[in-house]
Amino acid sequence: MRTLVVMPTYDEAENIETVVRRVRAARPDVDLLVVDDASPDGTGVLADRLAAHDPQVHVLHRGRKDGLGGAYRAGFAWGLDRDYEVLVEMDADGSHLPEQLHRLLDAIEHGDGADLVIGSRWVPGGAVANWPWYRRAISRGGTAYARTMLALPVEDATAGYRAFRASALLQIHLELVASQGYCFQIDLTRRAHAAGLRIVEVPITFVEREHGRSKMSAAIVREALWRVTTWGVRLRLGPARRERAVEPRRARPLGRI
Ligand SMILES: Nc1nc2c(ncn2[C@@H]2O[C@H](COP(=O)(O)OP(=O)(O)OP(=O)(O)O)[C@@H](O)[C@H]2O)c(=O)[nH]1
Ligand SMILES: [Mg+2]
Repeated sequence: MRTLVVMPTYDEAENIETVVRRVRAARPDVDLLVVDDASPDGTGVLADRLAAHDPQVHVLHRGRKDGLGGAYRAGFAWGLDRDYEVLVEMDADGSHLPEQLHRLLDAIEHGDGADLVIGSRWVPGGAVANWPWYRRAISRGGTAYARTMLALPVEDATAGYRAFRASALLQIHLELVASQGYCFQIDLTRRAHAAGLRIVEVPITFVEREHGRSKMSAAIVREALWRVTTWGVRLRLGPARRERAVEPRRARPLGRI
């Protein structure tokens, strides 16, 4: 299946070349789109240089830092316009091992064929490497809260290593997703679940970044808490409101994301 890895970057100059090389080596059949938000450290320039030497590497430049959610919406729209059948989310900081990409793609291409595959840290066989106890606690606590509030049938609701069938992205009305930070991941999970899509988790090893700085912030955690709580309350207020919590009243064309 025609597959595109979408990789958002902000100040990943120390990582971008290595990770692109690893993706290309691990899965030479897969194309890659770097979505860079005018990184001050020149990540976009490095990405352009890689793209100039490899027709399977592309770069989408955005004018300013506008969050992970916005970068993925733009990258997915780019891939859907070009008829990719599978779209993958992968961080540029080395946390998502390109060498494990085949696990996600196999779950879409073989067996019963998932609509959404989540590379999960918290299923048997999954792991995190080099995380201090408080990062584990935030991740596990965040997933537990989202699972309970939104009745999600997944062990790792905030995971950012994922593969979507293009048809699944079209079904979950990506153009209406407003979440910006890592809450974007929870938002897509709840929409996929509400749409009755087949979600499969495969174990992955998440490795803490070695170079560069994390963009995780208190604002990102606050956004996730606020949105998950609001969705959870709406879910409990009854079927009519539940529909409204996930279903758009009016769809806009993807081009206007
Ligand atoms: N284009 C774009 N990319 C972003 C933005 N914020 C983060 N990223 C990228 O998204 C990916 C994940 O961001 P990280 O900073 O690693 O955040 P995280 O993985 O949630 O946090 P850590 O686990 O601490 O690394 C990385 O490839 C970042 O460069 C943004 O505003 N725009
Ligand atoms: Mg990271």
